[in-house]
Amino acid sequence: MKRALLSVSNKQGLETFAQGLVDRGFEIVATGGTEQQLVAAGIAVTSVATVTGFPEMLGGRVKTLHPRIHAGILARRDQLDDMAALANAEITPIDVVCVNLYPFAATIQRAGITRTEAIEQIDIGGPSALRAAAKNADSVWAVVDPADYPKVLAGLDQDDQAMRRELAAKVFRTTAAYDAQIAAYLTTAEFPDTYTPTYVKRQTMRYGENSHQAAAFYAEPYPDPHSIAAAHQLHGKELSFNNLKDADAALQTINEFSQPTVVAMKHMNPCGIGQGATIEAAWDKAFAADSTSIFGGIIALNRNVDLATATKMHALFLEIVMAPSYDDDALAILAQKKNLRILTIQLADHAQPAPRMMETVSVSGGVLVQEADHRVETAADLTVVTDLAPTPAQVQALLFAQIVVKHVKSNAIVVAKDGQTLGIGAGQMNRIGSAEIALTAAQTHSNFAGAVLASDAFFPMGDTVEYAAQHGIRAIIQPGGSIRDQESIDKANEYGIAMVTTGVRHFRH
Ligand code: 93A
Repeated sequence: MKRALLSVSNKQGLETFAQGLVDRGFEIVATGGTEQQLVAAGIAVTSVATVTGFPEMLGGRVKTLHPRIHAGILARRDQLDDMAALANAEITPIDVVCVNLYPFAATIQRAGITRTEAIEQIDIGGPSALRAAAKNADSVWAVVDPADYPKVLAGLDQDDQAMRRELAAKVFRTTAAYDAQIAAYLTTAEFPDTYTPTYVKRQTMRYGENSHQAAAFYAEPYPDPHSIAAAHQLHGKELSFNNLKDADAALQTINEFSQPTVVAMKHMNPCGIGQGATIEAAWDKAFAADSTSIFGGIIALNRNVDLATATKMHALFLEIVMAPSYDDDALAILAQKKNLRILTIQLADHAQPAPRMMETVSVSGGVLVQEADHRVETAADLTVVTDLAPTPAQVQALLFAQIVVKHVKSNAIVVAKDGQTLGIGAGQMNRIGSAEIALTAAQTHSNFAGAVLASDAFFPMGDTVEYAAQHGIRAIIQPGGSIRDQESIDKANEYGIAMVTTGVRHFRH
């Protein structure tokens, strides 16, 4: 009689799978909890203890770790010596190993878990049995995922060798991720000395950045609730590769603001950001900021979406709308667009310190990992470097522009006024190029007079300040720190501009 070893923590689908094995002539061997559940379902089971001649020991720490189990799995079926050794020791081969592991990652997520409790959830025997089966995949079925049970039963009928090899690879992917989670939990050294990224595959995408590029989304097993991986999709087409990147950029930007704000994102850059007394007023300003670029945009709002705001958004072609919540009638009108992706997001709690999130950027042959740029400047961080100091209203506008400029690709220049971006210059290879783009756009606005300008990095020379002054800018915020800072300060004084420095650069390459 063929033998199958069943030892599962996640007991979903267990009875049906076991019955399928029994129907195919297998004897079921199981560990304690698994056995109990099968017996309760009326399925005949041989306990592991009967096979090994040992009771489960050390409170369950040793159950399947025994030559009578492992030799039965590992014996090469085509090697006479191996098979003779089994026969001599009266060990029955095990052809199916169905194991899923102690839920370590879920355990450490629970509040108040002690180190001892966590350690007890490190599965030793389960991975060992799985790895043994996967190593011997030419003959043995290694089944780690309950979702695979129906497929495996069908594969058994066909003696499907290719499927066994696929399952073996899945086992090693699973145990590798499992060990990475344990390693991350036990690691006490501070970043950047150690970092153990662990991701699980979430979604195979239709394509990547372009239609000829294959792509998939891998997420952390328990992503931070404020992350894009934890966002919940209510409606619309599946998020694409580019959607996820843009949605993440929009989420990170909206998370900077406390008062009602709307962020419109395009191709990883904000194209319009507006703040108002209500979310509808904020939408009006974000839309008016650049009513051309918002077409096909990604919209993040930091308040409940009401009908009035939804109706205005509905009038446009948008890719994504994301907000903490929606009124029923607002959601209904947005959902009239079949493809519009509508997400709920959990916003940052500004009363709490920002969670320490890591950013990973791929380079050929590796990844770069850094802490996300959570730094936000306040009025206390500003040093007035010109003869003229900014007015309180200008300080407010400067700090708003400073938050925005952090989320714009370098070289970044943002022109803003009264909680609204008027012009955004992104991603140019020289700073004055970004200033030209931002100011050309800003000057088309009727409310431009008195606008301020933010720069993500210092001015290497005086030309950008001169250009800004000649185009109506009244106040500037920048990090400072160039060896030619004085040139920029002189230009500002010459044109009667107020300039403040922050000492903090916010590159976003
Ligand atoms: O503590 S263990 O690492 N020692 C073992 O020998 C062993 N063998 C299987 N845990 C072991 N298992 C795990 O027990 C399996 O991976 C499975 O998650 C669990 C099933 O136990 P039960 O059938 O008693 O619910």
